[in-house]
Amino acid sequence: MPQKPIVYDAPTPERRATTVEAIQAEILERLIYSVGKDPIVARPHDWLRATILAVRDRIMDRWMESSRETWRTSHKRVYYLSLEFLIGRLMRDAMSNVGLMEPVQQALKNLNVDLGDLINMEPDAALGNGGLGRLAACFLESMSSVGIPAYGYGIRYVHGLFRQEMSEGWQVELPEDWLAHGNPWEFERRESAYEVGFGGHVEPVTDPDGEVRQEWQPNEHLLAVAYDTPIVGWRGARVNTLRLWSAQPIDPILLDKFNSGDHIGALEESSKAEAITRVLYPADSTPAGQELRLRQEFFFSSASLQDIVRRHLQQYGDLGSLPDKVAIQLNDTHPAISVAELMRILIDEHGLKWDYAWKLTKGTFGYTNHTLLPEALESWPVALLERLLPRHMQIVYQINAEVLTEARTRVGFTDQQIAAVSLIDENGGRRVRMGQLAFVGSHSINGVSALHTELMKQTVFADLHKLYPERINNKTNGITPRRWLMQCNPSLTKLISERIGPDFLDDTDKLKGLLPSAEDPGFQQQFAAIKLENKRRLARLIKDRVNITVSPEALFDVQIKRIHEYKRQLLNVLHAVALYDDIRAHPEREWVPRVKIFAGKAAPSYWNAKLIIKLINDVARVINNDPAVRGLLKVVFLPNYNVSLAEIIVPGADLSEQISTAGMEASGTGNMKFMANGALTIGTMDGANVEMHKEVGADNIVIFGLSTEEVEERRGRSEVPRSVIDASPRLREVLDSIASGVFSPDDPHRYRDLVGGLYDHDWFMVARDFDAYCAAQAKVDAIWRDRSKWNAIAIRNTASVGFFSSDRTIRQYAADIWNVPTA
Ligand code: 26V
Repeated sequence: MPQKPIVYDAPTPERRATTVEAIQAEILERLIYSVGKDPIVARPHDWLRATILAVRDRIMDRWMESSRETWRTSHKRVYYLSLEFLIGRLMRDAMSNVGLMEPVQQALKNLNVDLGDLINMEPDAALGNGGLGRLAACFLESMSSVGIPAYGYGIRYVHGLFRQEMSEGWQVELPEDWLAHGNPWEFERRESAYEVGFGGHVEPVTDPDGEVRQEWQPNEHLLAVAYDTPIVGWRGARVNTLRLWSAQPIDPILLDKFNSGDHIGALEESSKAEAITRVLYPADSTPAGQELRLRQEFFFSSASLQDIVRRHLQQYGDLGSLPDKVAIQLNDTHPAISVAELMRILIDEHGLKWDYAWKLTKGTFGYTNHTLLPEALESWPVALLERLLPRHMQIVYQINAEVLTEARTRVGFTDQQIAAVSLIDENGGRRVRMGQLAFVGSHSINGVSALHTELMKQTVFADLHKLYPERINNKTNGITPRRWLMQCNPSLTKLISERIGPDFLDDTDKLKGLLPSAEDPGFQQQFAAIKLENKRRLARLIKDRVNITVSPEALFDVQIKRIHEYKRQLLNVLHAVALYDDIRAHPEREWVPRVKIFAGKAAPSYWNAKLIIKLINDVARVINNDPAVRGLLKVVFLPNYNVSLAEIIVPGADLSEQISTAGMEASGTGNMKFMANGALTIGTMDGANVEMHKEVGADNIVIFGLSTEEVEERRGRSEVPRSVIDASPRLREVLDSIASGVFSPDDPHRYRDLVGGLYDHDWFMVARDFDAYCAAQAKVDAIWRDRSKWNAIAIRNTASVGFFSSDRTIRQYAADIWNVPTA
């Protein structure tokens, strides 16, 4: 049946009233008719569901209008392809962005329900590991806020990042179940389903006009079904779509197989299909070598590209305008196979010539790199790609041949340089380098901080940069100020509004207006009172979760992020032990009371990271229970770190630990969240810390440690770390006590190898930076003692955070990479 063309002429009307009465009536209506519960027996989860449905209704008209507008105006669309979206809870975000917080709160109150309780009950959508996934979530919100027609494309994992529990101080991983109560935010779109193939072979076919085409005939097929979630921009500016794919068997009950008596076979096939979108890989540093991971990557890349091309053709009818109307951003290399998939679609399915297809492909893709860690740079065995994606492998070879020819003829590369830019790594088994593929298939490649961008040019992509010097650019990360200031810290937001007016809500650069207030004692008092309130709330949470009593008057020293050796939680624990020794050795001194707070997950297979968690807990147990410490030092590890926990910890932090080995943290975004909420940063000259230092000024941040160049130089030198340790009596004492089992009497050798690593190679410069770190911490103490100075610094941090809004980052992507207008 021919489809009737859709005419998107008129704007959608607003159909839902937002008065308290209307909302109250609808929550009840939803409870009874959608959830199917009598209000007198409704459970909190039922109220949550009913409330989300009522809120969602107030977004629908804008959502549809946003989409209609793009069809009407023919504006370019941006597609953000990411294997991770760490969006956290959605209800408060949505309500706050469309200005519904107060009426919904009142409506629920009239129904005897507390909005805060419901907010805390919503499960976190934890479809990501860490920074890369959270950045994707902040970007989606900012794209809606600055008015860019955009889609996020990813995977609807049935199980997000594992739930972390502690068993005698060890991390235990448990499955996460965010969909257990259903997900009222999502819409299943069965009509938007695509077939995705794997395996099989490639066959040359001769068209009637004599042209020979390659045709991929996969021997495995499954279905990608779309689930859409609305992403509301600030003040409801736009509502964009997060489209997550779920894998299903093409024939859900495999009736033929089942009827033929092969019941088990039918079930196996069906669960094999579903396995693809069952779990998120809980790794954020080492490529999971598993075939399943590659299947996930191709599955969501292929479904997304089919969807993008379908929509484009529906609106514009030809593929030549692809780069003018479509921008696809690859969030790291996880979707890099998209480059080959788009080429396949253009050439094999739409008959375009290679050169033309290649031009369109490069014009459409942009690639963001998020890490330089060699172990995190993805590559896949050629043999695996040949088996799973034979046609894509051919395309990769052809792309490679052209790039290498260009490198030889245009720039005269040496064999060594040729090997460096080749898409095929010939060392140790032939592998396809996904970073190289993403690079050559994109017109823009960006780093996520100024330093990281420079290092990209000097290291991983040095030779590709010589070949294509105009491609690498910097887009320093940002965070959405809606979630990370306005929603997580409403009291501070109110105080700022009273002081400088509400303009900063729409333009974070306006926060600069707070600078003159930094020296105002009255304002300092108000600022500090809010911090204290947030610390009280955090102290209650600590008591609740781990039964440790901490004083809100103490300095809250916080390190929350994935546990990784390069992030150096170990350095922080060593400082805790040093302080512990000092306090006991010098009870007569006036110590600044401190609470060291840690949270973060370790990849399940990352032994040292898990051991560091155990060490934190071992050290905590000893210090927290030693009467000689007199409560002057407490160490806390909060389990199950996630977005919602961060929203409580960040506003209650005094000190933000950003202490990675210089050159190893691509950017960091936690650092920006703390800065927004008035914490002082102790950090190395790494990632975005460098730019924070510039924005806030050297007097308002505590920087220590080796620089990137010094780290490089030390690694090159055959220096024995033992001599460094021997030269620092304090460090030796700390390491001796840990290695000899002072904190692990049940297993005295538990930390012998961990400490041994510092003596042996100290790859992460923990020993080399220890003294500088302790000196920096002493400086922090000195500032804390002068509370007025501390408060002034805290205020200056909030005032200087404007640059780190993800609205700024997204505007830069829009102008320099995507070529789309912003509001
Ligand atoms: C690699 C792999 C390899 C395969 C298994 C799953 C997996 C998952 C993630 C990664 C790469 C992680 C890269 C990452 O998260 N980078 C972080 O990106 C942040 C946003 O740009 C940045 O602020 C952090 O500094 C950077 O570590």
